[in-house]
Amino acid sequence: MNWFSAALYCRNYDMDLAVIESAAEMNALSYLTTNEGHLGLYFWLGVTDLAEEGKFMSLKDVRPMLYAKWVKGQPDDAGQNEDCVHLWAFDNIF
Ligand SMILES: [Ca+2]
Ligand SMILES: [Ca+2]
Repeated sequence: MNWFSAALYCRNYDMDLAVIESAAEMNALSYLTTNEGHLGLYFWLGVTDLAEEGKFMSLKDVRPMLYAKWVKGQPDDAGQNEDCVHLWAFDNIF
């Protein structure tokens, strides 16, 4: 599902897309998703720069993104049309 649908899906369960706020949270999530065999999957995060290009904000509380572990070359706003952040595995680590 797309990012908006994923955010709505979470809201329907009174939850939100995850926002990673530290290296410790990133590592914990990476460990969990890897151990559960999700290496080939993508996970939407609750962060976007839809409001202002290049300024990534939390969808839930509209605070600036506190932690980012971008893959080299990202974020690149591919096609000037890429605004929603996702988690994915690179070199077998998320
Ligand atoms: Ca990109
Ligand atoms: Ca963007």
